[in-house]
Amino acid sequence: MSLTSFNIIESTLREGEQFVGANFRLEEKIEIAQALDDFGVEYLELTSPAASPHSYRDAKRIAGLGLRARILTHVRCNLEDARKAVDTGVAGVDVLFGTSSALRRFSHGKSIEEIIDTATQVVSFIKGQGLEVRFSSEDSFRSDWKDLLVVYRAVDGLGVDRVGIADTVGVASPRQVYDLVSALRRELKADIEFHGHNDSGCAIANSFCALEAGATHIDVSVLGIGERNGITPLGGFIARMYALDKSLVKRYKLEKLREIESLVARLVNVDIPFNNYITGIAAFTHKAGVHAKAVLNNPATYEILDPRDFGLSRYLSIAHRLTGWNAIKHRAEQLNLALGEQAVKAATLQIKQLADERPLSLDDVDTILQQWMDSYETRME
Ligand code: HCA
Ligand code: CU
Repeated sequence: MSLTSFNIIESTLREGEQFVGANFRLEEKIEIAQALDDFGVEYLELTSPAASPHSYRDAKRIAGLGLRARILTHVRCNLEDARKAVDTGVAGVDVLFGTSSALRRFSHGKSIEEIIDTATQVVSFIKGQGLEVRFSSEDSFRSDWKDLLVVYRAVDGLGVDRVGIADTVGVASPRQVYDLVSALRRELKADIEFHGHNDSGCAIANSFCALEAGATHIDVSVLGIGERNGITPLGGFIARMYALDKSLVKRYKLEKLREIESLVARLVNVDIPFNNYITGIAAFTHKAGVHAKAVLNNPATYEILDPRDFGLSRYLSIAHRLTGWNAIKHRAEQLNLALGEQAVKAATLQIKQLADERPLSLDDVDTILQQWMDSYETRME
């Protein structure tokens, strides 16, 4: 059952390097690799050593770090690139070929027979070197299913470890992913990897559906960085699996997620989005009075993720017109102000009225509560 035994292929150092703001130096790559290894991802995928001299040097260096995660590199499906990949000392090689008619016509110009021929040489070479090998078809969802099946059956017959399907342009819907992976699962012995771009916001859902249909490996990157608006984000994928059953992600050091995202965000010069899964500033912020009251009684009412599992805490926003007296009462208690229910309700009304006039801060709330306490005490005297 692959939903319960999936592998993460962390591709910040490959797909992520294709993000417009990314240009990692060796020390930075090592820092990212070590952080992700410590987090517990099963695989790290590195940029093709054929891309540039430093890409070759860096892949070799990272492959030699002795990390627990298996190190992969990613190359085009040709012998020259495959040789370079093997030379770096990685544990496995992900090879990629375009099978869509557009790629066949406008990119490499090869027929399906030629693709199978080349794939056979490359896959056999890598396997012969004793390395793990994956064969993937670029733009799988705009490829003809018949073509895909012919190619995948051929590489499956060669004993490839994994076949990959790539939603290169983010066009696939969850149901399409489910259907294609199910069809491959019925036909093939190899493990199945899914790589999904997020152009239409389906990357996480598509990855999840791939697992439901029998995929075994999911590609992610930190914050989802990659070509265009990127791929399945590590944090969002973790949130999805946690939401299904938190024991599925207990093998990862979840409390490190924020640190890893901050590291990568800094290196590629972006902010962590306010609505980011788990770590966005609003991810555990509750605002409306009804929400705040229920969360105070039992956080699970409005939280499917427990912030403490990620080393985070929740925040109740109370200084606004949607606030409620239960949340204000809680604030009074935090301030050790022994106000009765009547006073708290009156203070809440005052806060709402003031919030209609201007934006409020928590200080404003505290001041109003203190004033009520003072007048209370004056009346008692
Ligand atoms: C790219 C290639 C790729 C490869 C995915 C894979 C894609 O566009 O640079 O190897 O499975 O999205 O097709 O990232
Ligand atoms: Cu991609």
